[in-house]
Amino acid sequence: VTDLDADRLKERIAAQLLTVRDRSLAYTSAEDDVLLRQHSTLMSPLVWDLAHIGNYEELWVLREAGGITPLRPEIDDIYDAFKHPRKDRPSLPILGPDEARRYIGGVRGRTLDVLDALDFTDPDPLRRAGFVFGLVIQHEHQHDETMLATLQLSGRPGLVREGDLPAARPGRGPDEVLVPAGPFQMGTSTLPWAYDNERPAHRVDLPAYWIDRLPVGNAAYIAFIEAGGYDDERLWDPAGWRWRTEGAISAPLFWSKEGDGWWRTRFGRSEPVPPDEPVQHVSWYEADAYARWAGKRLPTEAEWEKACGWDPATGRARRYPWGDTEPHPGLANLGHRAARPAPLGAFPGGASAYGVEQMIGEVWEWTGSCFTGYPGFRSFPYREYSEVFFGQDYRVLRGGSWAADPAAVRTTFRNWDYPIRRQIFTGFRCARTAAPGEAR
Ligand code: AVJ
Ligand code: FE
Repeated sequence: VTDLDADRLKERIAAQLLTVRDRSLAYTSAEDDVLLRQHSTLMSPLVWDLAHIGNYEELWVLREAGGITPLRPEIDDIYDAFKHPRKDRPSLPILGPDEARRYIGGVRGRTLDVLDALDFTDPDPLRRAGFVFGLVIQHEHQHDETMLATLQLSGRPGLVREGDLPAARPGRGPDEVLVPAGPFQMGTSTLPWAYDNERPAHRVDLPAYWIDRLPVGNAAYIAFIEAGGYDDERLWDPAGWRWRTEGAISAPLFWSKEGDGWWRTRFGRSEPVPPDEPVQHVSWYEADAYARWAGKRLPTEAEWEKACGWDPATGRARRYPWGDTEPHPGLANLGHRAARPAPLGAFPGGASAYGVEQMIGEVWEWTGSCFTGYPGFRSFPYREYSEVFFGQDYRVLRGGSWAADPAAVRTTFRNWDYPIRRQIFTGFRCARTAAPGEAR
């Protein structure tokens, strides 16, 4: 890394820090009461997320990477996500909005000093290639997305952005794409800001399968509802059937039937469900039941990643479906440019090597897989980021939603949640194993 490269990298990191902070402050610009209230027991008060972002930055950038004496060690406990489940956070002595903003601003000033002094070739794995800055930038964006989900649950208006989205082009390709049998590289050992759970790169050999070219859209999902999908026990995982019965679940979250049409609320607005948009706010159980109804199944995580990132012509893994160039508005719907998924087929230029579209942006896509460590997994920099969630409890989500930032999406990025969750911006696409005769 030459001095010039180092300066450019630092400028880029500083710009990303600024972008994400603007975003956090925009989502917490409401009146104190809105920030202090718990809008749903599934979520933290918004002001908890805000100070937690700063506390995390203090822990990792200032104390661990920068060797700086703790600024406010007495609040560490309050912002430790593992000590206090979300539902209990309103009863904590959390910082008020002004104090939280002052605290995170004070941390940020020192973060920029640590950045200034950074040597990208430092052998310390936290400092090397600026990993710790990637850690806090992605962490803050993930909490921003969580805050957006909280704001959606609150019904508060003002977050709908009328960013330009390209038009729907649903019919311009086949419904399903065949991914021939063969090995691919899953995960990464080289992307400098990848999380521990994306490492190491390893070879996975898959039989041939078909995967939907596009996410499942609202019109198709409505067909499932109207065909009685929610009332047909045979379509449901037993735990999902219990969930749907106990909760009287009969449509995606935020949907309602008015007369003979479906409506939804989106950031305080009521509007007809657009038929050509990917369905969102469905749980894993709903996605799983739909897939069975359609005669398919959810893709495994490996199937999802191969269809997204593998380039069979070069035998290399791509960083994004379309290649290694950074996301831009013509390729994917990211970064809350509009407050919704783009219509089906909107980004033909963002297709993967296999021709699968809209894998990055739009909605987090449920996969059939539980969240586990790859062969050779090593926890870094702390067990509570990934490792403690490994097992049968969580399902993997891939791709990133319209609310995800380009800094926190790539073909290898893994997200996870409980199979009953649907307040996050979740959808799915289906897959099926190819019959022997189909796999040319
Ligand atoms: C990866 C989105 C499941 O929000 O629980 C935030 C990210 N980790 N703070 C979460 C995370 C620590 C995590 N998810
Ligand atoms: Fe966190």
